[in-house]
Amino acid sequence: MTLTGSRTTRERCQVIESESGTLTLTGLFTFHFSLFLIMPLQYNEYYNEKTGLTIGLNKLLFSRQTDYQLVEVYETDTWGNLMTIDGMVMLSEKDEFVYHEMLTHVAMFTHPKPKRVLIIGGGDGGTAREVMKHESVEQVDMVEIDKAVVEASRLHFPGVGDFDNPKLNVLFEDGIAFVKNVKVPYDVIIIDGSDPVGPAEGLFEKDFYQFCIEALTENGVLTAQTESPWVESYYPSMRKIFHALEDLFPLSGMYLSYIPLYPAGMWSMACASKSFHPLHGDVIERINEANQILDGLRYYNSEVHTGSFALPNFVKTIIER
Ligand code: SPD
Repeated sequence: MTLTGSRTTRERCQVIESESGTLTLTGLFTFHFSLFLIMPLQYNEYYNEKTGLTIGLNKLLFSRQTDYQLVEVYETDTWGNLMTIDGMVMLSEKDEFVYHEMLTHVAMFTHPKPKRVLIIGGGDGGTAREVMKHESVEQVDMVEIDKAVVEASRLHFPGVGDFDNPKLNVLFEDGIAFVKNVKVPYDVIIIDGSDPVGPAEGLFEKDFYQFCIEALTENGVLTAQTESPWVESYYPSMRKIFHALEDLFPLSGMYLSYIPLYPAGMWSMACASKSFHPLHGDVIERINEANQILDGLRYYNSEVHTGSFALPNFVKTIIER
């Protein structure tokens, strides 16, 4: 059986229900059967017509259609628990460290002493967890539009969020509206949103980044997730965001990481800075001296930081003007 990204919760549940029940054969025997036992369930995220990503599932753990989106959690056969939003993979227990370490530490080490950090989205708590590994941090405001994401993470991703850390302030609001009204600026802003459909669409617009630059301190640094360079339907959004950052910030660029459960595996992120260059020697020195943080990381280190900004030619072409 196959669960596709385009099915509604009800349809998915119906499919699951239809696979366990009672079968009667013309009054001779009655068999109880559960196709879960003999037929693998699969989650498919199609990113190009019939091409996509397949993940083996054991069972559905959480499903809620909220005012914003469909939030689901599955137990998978290989990747631990998996969260999807509107049929798109957000995180799995097994590979989330790549995304969260890369989205967070590139910004946090580029800034010499980040104290106030704003996360837009990030309701699963993984980005906040990484941010709070930096001792200089005094306050983290995480603005998540959908309570269900935090609830699902608290219930089914116990190792991801550090929600009870006193430095973390979780606000259930629209991140775009929040950024427009920031009174005390932040040293770092991290955009940990979903894909550019539904409530996250505005996170790829120039107006939003205009407000972000105003919401940053004079040495402020921003990172954002910016989709896969292998998925052409994302190119317009990628161009929009990188051109906006180039217009607004003195320094900006793309960097890459490898996240197996995101479409095509290669994933891009943006780094924009008001003054500090992410590849400056001081940044690399800061990373190399941060043994306490680095010891606990599984993907990010100073070589990865530097190397992640090296872009293949076809990737450069996507965002060239
Ligand atoms: N298609 C994946 C887009 C990534 C969105 N963010 C994931 C949230 C993890 N904190």
